[in-house]
Amino acid sequence: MFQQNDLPYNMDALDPHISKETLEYHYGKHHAGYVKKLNAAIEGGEYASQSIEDIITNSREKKDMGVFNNAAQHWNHDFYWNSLSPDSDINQSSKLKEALERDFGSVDSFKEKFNASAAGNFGSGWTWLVQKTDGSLDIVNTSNAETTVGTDQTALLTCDVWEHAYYIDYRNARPDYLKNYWEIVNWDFAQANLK
Ligand code: MN3
Repeated sequence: MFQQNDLPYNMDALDPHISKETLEYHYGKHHAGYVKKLNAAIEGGEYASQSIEDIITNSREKKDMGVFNNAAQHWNHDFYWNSLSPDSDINQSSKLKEALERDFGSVDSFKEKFNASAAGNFGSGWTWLVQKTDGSLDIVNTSNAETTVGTDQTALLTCDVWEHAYYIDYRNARPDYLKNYWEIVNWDFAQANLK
């Protein structure tokens, strides 16, 4: 049985960029719902003894979407909570900053490209900063529950662009949510994911 990890900060820690009410719904209802449905879908079956990564990869291959969607959403949300932090400071001498400057010109230019990609991610989905097998960084969008797990891309950061991530705080204004994302992004987590 899978369980949600505790949030790595208090429910009100990201306010005013992401409110306590949003986290109560997003973590407490939406993410919790995926975990509950995942456990119900795998109980007693072939997936029950597998890791979350294996469940994602295997259910994707078998087009077992009821399992895939809930497993991927559980993993994606864990990764998203870790992508956020009330202490958002980029280490000026980090390998990550060097890599962002190498591949996007500057950190600001990376943020602009990331936000343009996220704003243009039609419907529900995720926008990711990834590292490719050649070591370079890239920005990718995925739709619905689709995830970097089981692909040749290593996720460094993600932004949830499902409406439930921002509707309470920003209504339909996804670009405002994206602008505020950079006030609470966990650069240390991204750096730690870098290979
Ligand atoms: Mn979500």
